[in-house]
Amino acid sequence: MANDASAVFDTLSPAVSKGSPADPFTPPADSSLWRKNFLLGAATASYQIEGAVNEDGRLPSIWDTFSAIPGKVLAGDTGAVACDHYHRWEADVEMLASLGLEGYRLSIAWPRVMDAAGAPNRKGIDFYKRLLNRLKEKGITTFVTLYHWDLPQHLEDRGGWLNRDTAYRFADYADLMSCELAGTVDAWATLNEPWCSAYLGYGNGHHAPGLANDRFATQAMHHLLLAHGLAVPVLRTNDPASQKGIVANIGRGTPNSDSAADQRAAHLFEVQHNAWILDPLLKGSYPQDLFELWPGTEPLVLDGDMETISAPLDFLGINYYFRTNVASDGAHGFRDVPLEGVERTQMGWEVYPDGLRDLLIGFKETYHNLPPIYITENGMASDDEVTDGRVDDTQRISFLKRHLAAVDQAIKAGVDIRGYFLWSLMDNFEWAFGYERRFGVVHVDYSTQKRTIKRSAELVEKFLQERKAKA
Ligand code: IFM
Repeated sequence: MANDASAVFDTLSPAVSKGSPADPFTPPADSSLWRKNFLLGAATASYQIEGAVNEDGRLPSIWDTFSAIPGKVLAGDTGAVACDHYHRWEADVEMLASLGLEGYRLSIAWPRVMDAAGAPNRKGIDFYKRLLNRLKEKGITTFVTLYHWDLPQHLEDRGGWLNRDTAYRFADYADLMSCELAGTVDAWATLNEPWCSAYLGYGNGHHAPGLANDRFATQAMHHLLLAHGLAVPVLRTNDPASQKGIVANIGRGTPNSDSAADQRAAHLFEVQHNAWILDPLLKGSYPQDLFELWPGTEPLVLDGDMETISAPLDFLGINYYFRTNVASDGAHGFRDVPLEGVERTQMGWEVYPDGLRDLLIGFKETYHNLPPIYITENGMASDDEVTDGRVDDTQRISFLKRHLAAVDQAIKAGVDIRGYFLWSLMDNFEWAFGYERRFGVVHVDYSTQKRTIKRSAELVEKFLQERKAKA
């Protein structure tokens, strides 16, 4: 494809590695990112930053349980303290505002705001009220995710996402939060990355609750999507002025060779990662190829479920990180064939901005450019250290520039993309990888909780200032 986003790095990297004073981030003058209505923000999630897991009546979540099991999380880390954001939220909001970021995507911890009988926990709710009110005072656009993986443990004890009833409990939770927070939320996302909840949580057991069965994964996915579909009309009733959507992680699968078998493998990879979620939401049906990949795993679907799941959305949140190169496994599926000599992040994920552009353009064709898209997460982990009070995260600066160039290319190809959130505002608890992997544009010293603005954040701030000055 023309306009290869990686080419930006080729011209950029020598200057970056020699420490040139030239600005390695600011987008070119013709970039759509200069449009002042293109929202640029940062994202976090409750369990990854809040800590205070036993305070003010918060109940245990599946991640408290899971991370306490030896061997489940690197170095035995847990979210018990995390970035201590529950106590430091005022300073964190100041920091966000001082960086000039225009949007903030956060999530609510379900176990903090509702008890096991479904009654509100006033102290937990008040925390989010204070936080959202302050963000609004600062003029920051608020995107609130209702479920970013911290399911109350008492619901998991009754089957979690394998139990259809959890979808109805989620609608109750959405009802409570949208009644309480209406007017302070610009956009509600029901779920973050249902693929991760269903597949990593119930399909391969790498995430909480740690179950491993393909049939469980498809049933959990169905109940997650049903929960989303039940919540959307509730949110519309209680908070009509806000946007309603969902956030999906998507992955690019590329074939290892031109053989028909490898082409099919790459197609199946994208069915399993993308169409599994987007087809039911946007077409009202599951992709049949999924059940070719996993024979006999069709979920139990009741009459009317698919209509509920495919209710119209105001936006779709897209999270993108990397691509996977695949070959046929010789049977019905695919196997990873990691490419040699490619650029990778601290996670081992390949840096591949063209994948974001190509997927976005592909979705425009497949789903008729509806609904509008926000890139709700994009970023990378690196082993950042503070030296003389500074963090020079050169690879992240280049990563962000190249991915934003890919977004610009997709916009120019006609994809309706309205904004972009950096993952993440600050280093945090990276699930099964604990605190070792640093995704933030702000460094966190976990022994002191000191925040240090990384150079990437400084450059984003500089760009936003320039954009504001031109407006
Ligand atoms: O940290 C996670 C986030 O919680 C969900 N999306 C991917 C990020 C990086 O792994």
